[in-house]
Amino acid sequence: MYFICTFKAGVLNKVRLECSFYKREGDLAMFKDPNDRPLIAIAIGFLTIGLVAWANAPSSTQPPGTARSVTVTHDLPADYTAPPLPGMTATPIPKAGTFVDIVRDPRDLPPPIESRGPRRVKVDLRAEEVTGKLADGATFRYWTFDGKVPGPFIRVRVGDIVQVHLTNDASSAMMHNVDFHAVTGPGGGAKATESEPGATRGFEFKAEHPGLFVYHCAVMPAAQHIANGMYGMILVEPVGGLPKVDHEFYVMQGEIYTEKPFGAQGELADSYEKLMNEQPEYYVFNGAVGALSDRKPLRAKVGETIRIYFGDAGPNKTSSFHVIGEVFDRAYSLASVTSAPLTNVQTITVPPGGAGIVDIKLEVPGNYMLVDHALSRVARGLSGVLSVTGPVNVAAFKDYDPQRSAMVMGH
Ligand SMILES: [Cu+2]
Repeated sequence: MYFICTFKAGVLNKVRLECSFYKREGDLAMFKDPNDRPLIAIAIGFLTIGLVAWANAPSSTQPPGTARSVTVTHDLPADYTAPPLPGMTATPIPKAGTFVDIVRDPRDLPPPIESRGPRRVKVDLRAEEVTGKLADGATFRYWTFDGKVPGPFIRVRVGDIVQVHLTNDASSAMMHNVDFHAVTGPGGGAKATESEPGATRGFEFKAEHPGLFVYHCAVMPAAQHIANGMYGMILVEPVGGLPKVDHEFYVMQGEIYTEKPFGAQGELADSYEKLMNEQPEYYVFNGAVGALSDRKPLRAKVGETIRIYFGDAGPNKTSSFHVIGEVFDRAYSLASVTSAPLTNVQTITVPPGGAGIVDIKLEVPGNYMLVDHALSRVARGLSGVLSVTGPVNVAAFKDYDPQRSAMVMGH
């Protein structure tokens, strides 16, 4: 019996001692030589420590020859500085008062490809760690692709060869990579792009599966890299593209796990404990509270058709995406564009790491709220606005007392 221990820096002033120990028939044969007393002493020492660890480990029915793990967490002095191990260092806290706009405008996506043959397409992504505005009076250290949340909307067509390069900005504290759900290949490209600060790595893949796919950083712990903002989407258009609409929008839902409770002021640090317990303080569309309501609402006019490319980055919660006061005329369930879309749908379910596409024809002016119909999340930041202007349409909707309605708070 023997075991191997490694120290891993955790968040803040914690460090984990991870021990994997093994029991294999025949392992002790190497200690059977009676003349090799030092070896026997070492063996006894290892055996004793190993037995203590074994006794403290959860019971297992695993057969000999397989590894079991135990994790021990030690509190460290407040002035302890964890060694900078790749992918596991705590987030540095920057100077207060400096932050950037990390919100991705929902109109920020490339136009439809329409008809063209397959090509080689270059995709250059940059992992950037930036301090951004999370809510009024609160900032957060985001980990991003290209400084925005979500990352760039990538648009290719089926049959394209996509050449991906990820540059991890030299100012980063962490390792980063990118895993495309549209990729058939190891880790979706995660291993091929895993980069230390200042490095660039890449790979290429053939976009063989049409659909809307999430991409995200997958450096361990991947949930932390996703929760801190490292996600986006790639649309692989089918031959001929999707039916035309007047406006397309790019919306992604995410969770943010902060040590301080929702509504706290100042620079908010991320909480690994809440992340592991799946208890986010914030839910956000496009990275921040109010991103798609006060700051960058979706805008269109009566008579127009819109499409929302909606992704759920998670990392943990399923979204019940709904637009209050609207019905999805077409809903591409689970973002499959090679299946016929559903019609006349109220709410779509979108799993973490999944997506959906919805089309709406706008018939009545007003402000329509984008929500996850798990509505408690509205109070934790999750709402957007689709603002529709144009003439009233009493054939579709007639308010008997519009003056009174104008005084009603809310949507
Ligand atoms: Cu990352």
